[in-house]
Amino acid sequence: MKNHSFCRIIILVVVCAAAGVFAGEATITEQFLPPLPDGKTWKLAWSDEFDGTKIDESKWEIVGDSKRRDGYWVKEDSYLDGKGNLLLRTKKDGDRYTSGAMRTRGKFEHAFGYWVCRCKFPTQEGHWPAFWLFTPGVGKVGNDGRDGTEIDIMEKPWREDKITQNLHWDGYGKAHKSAGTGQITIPGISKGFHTFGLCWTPDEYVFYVDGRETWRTSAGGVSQVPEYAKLTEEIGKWGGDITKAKLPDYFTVDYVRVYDMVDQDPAAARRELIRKAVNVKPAPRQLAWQQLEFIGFVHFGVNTFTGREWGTGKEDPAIFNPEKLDTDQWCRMMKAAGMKQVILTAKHHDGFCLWQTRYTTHSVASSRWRGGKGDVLRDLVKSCRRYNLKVGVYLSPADLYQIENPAGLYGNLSKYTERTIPRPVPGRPFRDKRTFRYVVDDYNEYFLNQLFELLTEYGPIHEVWFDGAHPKRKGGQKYTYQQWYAMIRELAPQAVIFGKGPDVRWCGNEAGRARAAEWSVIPIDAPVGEFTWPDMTAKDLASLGKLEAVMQKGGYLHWYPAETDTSIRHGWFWRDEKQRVKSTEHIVDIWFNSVGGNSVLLLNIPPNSDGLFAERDCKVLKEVGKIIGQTFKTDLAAGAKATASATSGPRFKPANALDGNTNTCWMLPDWTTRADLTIALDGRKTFNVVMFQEQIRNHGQRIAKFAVDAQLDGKWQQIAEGQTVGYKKICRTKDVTTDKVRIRILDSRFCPTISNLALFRVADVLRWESPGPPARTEGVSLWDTSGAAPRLALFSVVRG
Ligand code: FUL
Repeated sequence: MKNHSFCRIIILVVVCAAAGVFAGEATITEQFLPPLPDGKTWKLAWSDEFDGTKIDESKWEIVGDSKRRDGYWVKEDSYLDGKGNLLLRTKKDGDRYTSGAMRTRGKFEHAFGYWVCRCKFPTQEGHWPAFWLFTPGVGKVGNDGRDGTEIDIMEKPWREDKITQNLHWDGYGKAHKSAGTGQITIPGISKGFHTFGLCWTPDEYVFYVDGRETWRTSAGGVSQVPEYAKLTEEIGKWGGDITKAKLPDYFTVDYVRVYDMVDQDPAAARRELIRKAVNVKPAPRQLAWQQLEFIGFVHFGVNTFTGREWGTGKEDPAIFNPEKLDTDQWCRMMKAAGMKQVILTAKHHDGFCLWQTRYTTHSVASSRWRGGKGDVLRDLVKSCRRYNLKVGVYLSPADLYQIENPAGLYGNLSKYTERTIPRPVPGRPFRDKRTFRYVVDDYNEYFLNQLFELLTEYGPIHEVWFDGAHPKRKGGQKYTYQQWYAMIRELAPQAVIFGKGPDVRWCGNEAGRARAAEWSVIPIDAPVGEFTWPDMTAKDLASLGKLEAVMQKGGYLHWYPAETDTSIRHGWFWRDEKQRVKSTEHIVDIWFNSVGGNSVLLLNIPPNSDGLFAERDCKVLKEVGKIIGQTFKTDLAAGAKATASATSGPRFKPANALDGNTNTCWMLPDWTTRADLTIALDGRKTFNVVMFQEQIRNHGQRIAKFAVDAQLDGKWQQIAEGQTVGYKKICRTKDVTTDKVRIRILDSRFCPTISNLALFRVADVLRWESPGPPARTEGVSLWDTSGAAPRLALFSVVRG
């Protein structure tokens, strides 16, 4: 979301009667004010609404009588019409032509701010209206326009729909300098009222007409001195032939207002920030991805045959020979674990491609496997269809094969030229006839060609994974990410882009740990289209304090949820059967922590050199699936009745949290940041899992701190606590038997929502024995190297 949003305020214009008596009439007018950096607000510093019948001479000096160009400025030609307008009249007086002019010299002289005038133009030729700023400093030569610049916010010497905006400095003699827009055509500008504004800061001028920016400049170095406003009518040939004008003619001014950019009071600034933050919501593709919850990762390639984590790029493709490859087995196992999508390393950093690409021979085509005819991605996609799993691709930007081989494209210093993607390859036509034109070098073309293959021949693809790691660099190779994203959006609009991309963020570690406070609204310091998506590993990414710090420097807020990736094995690739495999308990713990911690779990299971998931891995996957499946089968809150400390209206009643529909929710009145939701269960129940969700789709992420209580022996006792909730929070508790549970929201942005609340009991399907003390789930003790590791109690832990 843009911080510098188009800022509009509704103001109440109180129309007063001529004698200054309140007329009891109010009209709502929409008024544009320029965008502000966070923490700033506009404050009216000076204005004249031209109410009454007499010009307020404490505000204006009425100019006259004096010669001006081909006419005269006379005082009688400046007056109020009694209907809330100033009129500057141009008339013929005997044989001379006269007009009105006013200025705030000595009465209001001011530097910076937003200066705006609402006015209606005269219709006749030979004279012209202007709204401008002036100071005697304009005459000073040297120091450019910093010591004073004539700022013409609007001049209209033409009858046509044209105006001009100009700056003049260093006097009007030899040293005179100027800058301007020339003629700006604005259809319809000659009729009716329009606003002409200048936002003047120490660094630049931004000109607006009817709230639309027309010119932005720092010409002359920007005046740093107070200036006064002028409203004038001038008579001269520039405006045409005055003798042909039907006079009198009028320049009508509704108001002149000047606003200062001031610091917002901190409480108001925070409120505005909070409003902005809760207005950032997931894109449909992000929401669909989040709802997958648990997805599989498959690292497979030449490393599987070398035992390396990172290949060299110099591997002989012949080594790739997974003779028993069975992607159906992978899918069966991932499905058994409860996964909804699979991401394959179509190309890892070594550059070896697992599909029949047209653009390199360093692929399955050069392997011994299936006589070079095999295609791992094709097999996987077919199996995924059979098992109803979505597909994602990992395409490594780092590419050692393209770095190391003499004809490699990576960092080869090739020229950026306009090229067509995909590049046609004889004998390998594409069914999808779409093409793209991009200015690219050889490696980016290669990368885009491959992306095109993956997205059009293996789709639908639901996630594209861009890793940020680089074992090696060469030739200052740059990646044209914006082109990659644009092509993905066109070819796979449903796909989220992970990592070095705008949709899904790496959680920041490979151990499977989501943060205690995992916010999906993240501050970034450049617009989404320019941001470069670094790894975000800090503990605090998006507390209000963090948001404030970035936004005050002109940052942006973006929905950027976390994906927690980890490997079932010690390492991303299969090595051998001595390699450690995480235990079922460990994976289940990771699952609870990540899926139940507002992130998606991406669990890697590397196939072995036969092309199969190894038996130990399969056992864990099946057990994990069984535990999770059984645990979440029976909602012990079914049939419960909900009541709440407050509710923001009938659409948001407490019962919505129990209706099984994640689109409906219980919501609190605005700015109610503490609240209780109590559920009376349908009888006494024993549970040890409390799960609840916010309605992020329409209301974003809000809850910052909560506790869960159970009523035991007639008294409330806290059984869990935590910070953020977001898409889903799952708290594990000790076994609790009760008929009443309460969620206490202790802190929230704007006001909390709960779309879904449920209670479960962890299935004892494996009949684990509990050794007693709470399990620490990190560390070597949880690695199952023998297949017969001691069982650990997973669920005796009280945690948020
Ligand atoms: C890392 C890569 O370098 C690893 O090899 C692996 O692919 C992991 C998922 O991402 O950054």
